[in-house]
Amino acid sequence: MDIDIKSIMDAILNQAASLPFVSLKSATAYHINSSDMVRYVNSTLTTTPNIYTIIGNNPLGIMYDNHKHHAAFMTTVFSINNYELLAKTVPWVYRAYYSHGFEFEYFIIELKAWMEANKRYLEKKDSESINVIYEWLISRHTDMIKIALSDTEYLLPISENWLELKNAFQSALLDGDHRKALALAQDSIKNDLKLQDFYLHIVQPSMYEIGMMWEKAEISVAQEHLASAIVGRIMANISMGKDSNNGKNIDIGRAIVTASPNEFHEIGAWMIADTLEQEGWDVRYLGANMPKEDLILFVKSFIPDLLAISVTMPFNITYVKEAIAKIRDDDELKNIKIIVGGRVFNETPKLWQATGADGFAANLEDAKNLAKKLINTSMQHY
Ligand code: B12
Repeated sequence: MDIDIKSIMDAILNQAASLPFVSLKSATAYHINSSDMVRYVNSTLTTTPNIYTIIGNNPLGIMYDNHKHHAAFMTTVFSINNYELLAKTVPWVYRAYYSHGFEFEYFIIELKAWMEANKRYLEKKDSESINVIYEWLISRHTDMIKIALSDTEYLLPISENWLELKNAFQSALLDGDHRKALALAQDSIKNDLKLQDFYLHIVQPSMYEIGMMWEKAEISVAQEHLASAIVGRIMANISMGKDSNNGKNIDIGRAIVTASPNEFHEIGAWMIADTLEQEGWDVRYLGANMPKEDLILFVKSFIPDLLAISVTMPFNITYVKEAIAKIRDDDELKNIKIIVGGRVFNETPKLWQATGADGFAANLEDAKNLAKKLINTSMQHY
């Protein structure tokens, strides 16, 4: 990151750290009224003159999706009072929408519409405290644009040893050449590359880079979907083809691995499930977008030693927090060890603590060790 941009970002993070807290009551009021407020913001923006130019001739639905995500995201920010998350996410939103044709002016119009919606739908005290945060966002508009336009990239560092294979795999994904991608995966695993290493050093950095290319509008949504679909097909092939527990007859404990409610990113969770299984855990993997109530019913029926929940999108943290609170409230379930992980926590250290989980790990290796450590500690209590 260049020095000027770093100092702008540091200043924003400093200011964010001293923004006033929003009470739980105000955060809840925002949450409860958010469907009405989304409708209000949608209709205000739709009737703004020249709206199609402002949103780069994208379909209105893309803007409406942004408003829905905005409401869920701000609910998370207010309910955990984490403005570092806000400060780090907004430049991404600016960059992603700008590179897909939206004018930066759109954000000012949108934020003002949210302020008006807060005034109309919330009690005065709630809207006043929430609008302090919106005013701050509007005041930082020019800085957010500067950060968005800088070449800040969130890519994983990758060592020379893996680079060639990673680039070949990533190109095969982007070309839609599933046979080549599968052959690269199968060959490397046959040649003694551990499944976990293939996931961590080849698949994960490829997907992060593909995400960055989508963010900068260098590839289409379809190309990104194609790459994810190939990865899913390959993972099924290479992991199901392997003996679970690497053929060892060990039994560390029972684990449920899932993506959070409303979370459509499942590749990270799936990797965690396969890695734990290879370590000797008896795993139930539930996939993407697991509804909270059904997750709890399943936890009650399986009674795992470990529950691992993956979150990528900042706006899903609230759902995880609610699910974990429900589990902690239940006498039969409260001792289950719960770990969280996923992209959103990797970028904002300590954020995971807001979920109420017992621990967080940033990648497969750390997740494996953390799971074992937590289970050993809980055994010592018996
Ligand atoms: C593929 C993809 C999708 C696919 C997912 C398909 C699938 N089957 O999973 C689809 C198309 C569904 C999708 C949807 C969206 N996506 Co998307 N997506 C991606 C992409 C390109 C790759 C994700 C991935 O597979 N990563 C690889 C895995 C292995 O990495 P990981 O999840 O971080 O997992 C590792 C660790 O974090 C950890 N870990 C993960 N889970 C857990 C759990 C536990 C318990 C532990 C201990 C550890 C752990 O271990 C893993 C291995 O080391 C990312 C780019 C990126 N940087 O990730 C964007 C990205 C995440 N998506 C993004 C966006 C914006 C979206 C959408 C909002 C787009 C839209 N407008 O609709 C929606 C959101 C839908 C939703 N409600 O969830 C943005 C998010 C930006 C932000 N700041 O929040 C990203 C970063 C793209 C970008 N660069 O802008 N997406």
